[in-house]
Amino acid sequence: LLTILRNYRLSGRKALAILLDPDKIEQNALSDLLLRTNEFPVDFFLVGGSLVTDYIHKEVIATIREHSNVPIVLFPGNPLHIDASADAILFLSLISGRNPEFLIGQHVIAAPLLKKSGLEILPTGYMLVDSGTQTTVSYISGTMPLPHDKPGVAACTAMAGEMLGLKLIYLDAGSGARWPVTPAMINAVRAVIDLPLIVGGGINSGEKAYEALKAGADMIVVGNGIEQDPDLLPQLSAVIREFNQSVVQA
Ligand code: 1GP
Repeated sequence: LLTILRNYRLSGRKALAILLDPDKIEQNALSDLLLRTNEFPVDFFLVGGSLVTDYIHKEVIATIREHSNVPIVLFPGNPLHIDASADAILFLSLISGRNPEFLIGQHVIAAPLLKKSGLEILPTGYMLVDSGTQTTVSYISGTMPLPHDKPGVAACTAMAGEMLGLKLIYLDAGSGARWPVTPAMINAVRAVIDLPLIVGGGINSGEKAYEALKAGADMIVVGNGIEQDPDLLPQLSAVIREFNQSVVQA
């Protein structure tokens, strides 16, 4: 999957990932959504959330597999969320924060489990950006997000992540963010790294998706927006298609 993501970066093509939070999604809604992705394709499913109380990852993953061949990537909040029935895992180091537990601590606990799991490991510099409200991930991780109006700080953080050998950068305003990451910040990060750039949090319209992709995101992640309005999927699909058609034509 890392190769696929690098190819997006190199070719200028754009990707869409849907985040499925096992705690929020209902089985019927999930099946309906999965059927719709046959018509409006997505590139990845992310499964996870910072606080999962039901531990139904396995059921959610099995349902996705029943309806779809799209790769499934875990987006874990802690090592309890590891599930070998997925394809890959975002091995997140919370580089916007200064909490050693989420920079390296949880990773030490997870490493032997991951080694045995057979999951593809995607080492990811995870950067949480202030979104006008305290998000669950900020609270749970006990970290202060990056100020949303300081693109320069984000750029330096992403650069450091790349220099440390991380393979992806994920700029996240957090689930249900009031403001998505600003185009200025996406642009500043894009300009200083060669890694694939993932952007998510608060992208709940075609316009916001367009802005994030235009500013330099290689892949956008959408969770709440699609949960609340399944009709957002065709809009997102159209935005991605528009970008990718222009790449093919170029
Ligand atoms: C959160 O980036 C993801 O970590 C998706 O956020 O649910 O706001 O789309 P939303």
